Amino acid sequence: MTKRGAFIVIEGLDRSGKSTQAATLLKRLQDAQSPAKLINFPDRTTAIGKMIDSYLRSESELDDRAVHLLFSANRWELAKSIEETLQSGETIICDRYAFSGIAFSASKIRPGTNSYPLLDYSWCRAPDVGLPAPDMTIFLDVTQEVARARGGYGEERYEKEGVQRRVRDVFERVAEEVEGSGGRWVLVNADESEEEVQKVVWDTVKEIIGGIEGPIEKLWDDKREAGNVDALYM
Ligand code: NYM
Ligand code: MG
Repeated sequence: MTKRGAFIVIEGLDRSGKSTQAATLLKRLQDAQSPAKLINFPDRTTAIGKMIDSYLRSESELDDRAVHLLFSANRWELAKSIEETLQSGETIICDRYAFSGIAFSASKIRPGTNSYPLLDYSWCRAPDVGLPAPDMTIFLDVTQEVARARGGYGEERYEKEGVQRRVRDVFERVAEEVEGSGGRWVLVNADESEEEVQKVVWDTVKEIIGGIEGPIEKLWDDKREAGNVDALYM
């Protein structure tokens, strides 16, 4: 049986070194003659991605639910191409995915209060159910102190310490849930040097870059009981 490519997602807070690590991983795979491709979400090049980009730069305002759905739609518009790439035997390294979608939206607070969520966790998760599921998610865990020492955040929406702290909390819940549903979530200490993190990431992915034998799973696609499905169409 021919193997398909592995779907590897890299997640983390802003300033965790995700994009650098993803690019290095791509280069190492290519150097090892292993076909691989790097993608990232949000993909700002599509029509939907351009709306997201404008929102993130605060050039436009959007309802919190509307923008959440745009982030998800941006993944759905690429879902087919992700599947085709994996089936063709190419590995995908993906810089952010649905987990960022939940973490950033579900950590939003109600205006004028100190408490969250503004959007319910399960509501945030729902639009991404059924997307191609990663074979492995590497979470680059950076502390606030190290993020600050790396020169702090940029100018985009969400790039603030308070926001990042809440996002980190939601990511913990996401991690538990991914593991609970049989997914692989690997926590990597991203406070370490770039080289050290590279080493850990490489050791972690080594086993799956040769390809995967099983089918591409669907994200959080809890099988309904047959009875429920019947009831649905009665
Ligand atoms: N982000 C990213 C979301 O709020 N929801 C999502 O679904 C995704 C994929 O976009 N601060 C946020 C997280 C980031 C911002 O991403 C831009 P990046 O990788 O920092 O360019
Ligand atoms: Mg960023």
